[in-house]
Amino acid sequence: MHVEQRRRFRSSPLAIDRLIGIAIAVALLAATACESGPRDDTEVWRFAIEEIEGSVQHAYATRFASLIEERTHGEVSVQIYPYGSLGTSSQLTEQVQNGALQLAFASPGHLGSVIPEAQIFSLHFLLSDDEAVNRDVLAADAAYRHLLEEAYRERRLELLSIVSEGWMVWTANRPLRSPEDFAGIKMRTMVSPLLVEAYAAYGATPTPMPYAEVYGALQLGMIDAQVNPVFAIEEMSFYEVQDVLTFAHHAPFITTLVANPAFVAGLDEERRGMLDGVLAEVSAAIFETQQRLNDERLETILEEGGTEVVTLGPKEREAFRKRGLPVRDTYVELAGPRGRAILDSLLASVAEAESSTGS
Ligand code: 6CS
Repeated sequence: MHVEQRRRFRSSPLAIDRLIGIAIAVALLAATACESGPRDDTEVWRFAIEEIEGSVQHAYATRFASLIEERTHGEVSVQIYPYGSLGTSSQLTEQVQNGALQLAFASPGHLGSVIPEAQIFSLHFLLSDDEAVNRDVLAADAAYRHLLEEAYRERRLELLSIVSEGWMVWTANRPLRSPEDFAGIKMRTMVSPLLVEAYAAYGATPTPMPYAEVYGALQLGMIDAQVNPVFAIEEMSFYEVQDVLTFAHHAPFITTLVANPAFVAGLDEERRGMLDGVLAEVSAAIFETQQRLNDERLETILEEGGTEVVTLGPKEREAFRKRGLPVRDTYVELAGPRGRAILDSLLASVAEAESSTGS
């Protein structure tokens, strides 16, 4: 299945058209599956992920499904839809909003036009360069979290969890050691407007596009570079058409788990408590899973040969950090006063967590 999915994504830069085309058929199949499930009274929770099988989101969803099924003694069955089954990330978000899906991952990198405030996670050099600090900050019951929950709810999405999938890494056919190295680079980004600003600030030509189109676009030279965590660079085969991985530790890849608000509101107290317990457990465990997957996949890439790895030092990172500072003002312009409050709260949470761990 894993290999077949890779082939599907490699085969055509226009794969997304096919994805859209089959979306309705699959949705109908899902409805049929509900009717013909193992037990007539089994409740089905449809959970779509933005990544293929074997990914971090897939690890999260499978663990989530097995705990929910175990703790409801089979009364609930969680049906997982890997990327490619139901459409692009933006389409999955719409399907949660309209109730066709109960749950989905909605990465802020694709959410910017829907929830401008969520683009906080598209800013560079905002979180710590210590991954453990970021894990604690993302799990904390901080003001920024409540403000984000409010912003999501206003757009008909319940924010359930904020998850780091590991450091974003730049891939290109040359090292990207300074903002000057981005000159003339057509950089694929996810579709949030702030990401365009972030890479334009380095002098690149940002090119937003859905995930499924990236491999083909790299292969055909429509783009020169892209950015993703290592596990994704491996499983989507991007490293096969790129020569260099540059680690700037500019930002982790953050995703959010969202639910349909009516679905959550319809859970009784016991089920809601059970769901919260499962979310806390899976969200805590995914940190080590993403580290393991990212480490193992880097090994795989290096074993295959032909890929150079460049890790930026403090001075090189500082040049990027400075160049990106004005993008924080753009975030506030796009996200308004609530965005300003989210930015201030997140910065304070990071500073507090860093000082308590001595990072
Ligand atoms: O680059 C993207 O579009 C995607 N990257 C990851 C690692 N997950 C989902 C997202 O859509």
